[in-house]
Amino acid sequence: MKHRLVTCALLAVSVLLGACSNKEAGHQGKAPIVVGFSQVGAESEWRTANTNSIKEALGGDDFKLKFSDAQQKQENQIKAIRSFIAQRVNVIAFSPVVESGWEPVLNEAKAAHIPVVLTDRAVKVPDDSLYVTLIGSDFVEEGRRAARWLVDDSKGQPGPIRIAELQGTVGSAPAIDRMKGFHEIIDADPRFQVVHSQSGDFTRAKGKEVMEAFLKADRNINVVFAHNDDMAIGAILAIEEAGLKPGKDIKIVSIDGVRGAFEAMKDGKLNATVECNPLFGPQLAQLIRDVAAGKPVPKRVVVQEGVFTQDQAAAELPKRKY
Ligand code: GZL
Repeated sequence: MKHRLVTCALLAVSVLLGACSNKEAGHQGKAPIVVGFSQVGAESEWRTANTNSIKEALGGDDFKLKFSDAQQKQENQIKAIRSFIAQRVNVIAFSPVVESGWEPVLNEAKAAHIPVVLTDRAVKVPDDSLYVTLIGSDFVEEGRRAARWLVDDSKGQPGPIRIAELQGTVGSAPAIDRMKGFHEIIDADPRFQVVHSQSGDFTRAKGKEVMEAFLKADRNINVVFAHNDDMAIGAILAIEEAGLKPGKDIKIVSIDGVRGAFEAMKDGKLNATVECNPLFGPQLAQLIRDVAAGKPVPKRVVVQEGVFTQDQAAAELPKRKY
């Protein structure tokens, strides 16, 4: 009798332990993939939408997400990646705030046999085996699209067409590549002159501050090209405070396609925005599943996006997901 009681008790305990490990194991009895993610910060509407998309996609029971906000500082990202290595996560993913300075910490991740997935922005490293894949937009094409809109909008207009450029974070892939793509197109037309160009660090506050300084020095600005909508919205405030009409006295083209840009276009204060889609969380989650399973993944996954102008804003606004 006693023997039978002990057997039943052992059986009950093993069933309990099994259930508990299955629960801990997460999805379909497999252990959750532990992901260390270092995000640039919370500097713009785009970034907030990107963070929400990633947290939602990696919030299922097949992932255990360790999320870090670097407040736009590279040293904080490096610290976070080192911490993920120390915690022996399964996969490290991050959006590099700037292109350079990553080789040492990526070599540490490689030595720890932890695969690294780049999201949103690229890194400049001599050895691209230091990361498995990059999922993000084609920023050069985004810059070309902004310039093509300007060329089209300026048809028949005599030069000079004087442009003030609000650059993104200095040294970041989107700032470098958007400028490159924009110049690839406008440099072919002598009417266009970039007369001011300075970083607004992708924020509304800094974008407003830099535009105020531009206007203080020079009221003869025809166009603003902003590397993101948040800086464009800051510039709109500066232009209004200077007694000018944004979207009319000064045409404005920017990049991201966030809700604030559609509202500004609906109000006639922004002329065009080039979409930069932040909602790639689900694609990232699948990439991480494949990487964790040792499956081959493409070295580069480009996010698809379009261009939106003032006349489309009212109809598009209700459909926007970010
Ligand atoms: C682009 C992303 C940029 C956005 C900005 O993919 O890295 O950073 O354009 C954000 O809004 O701050």
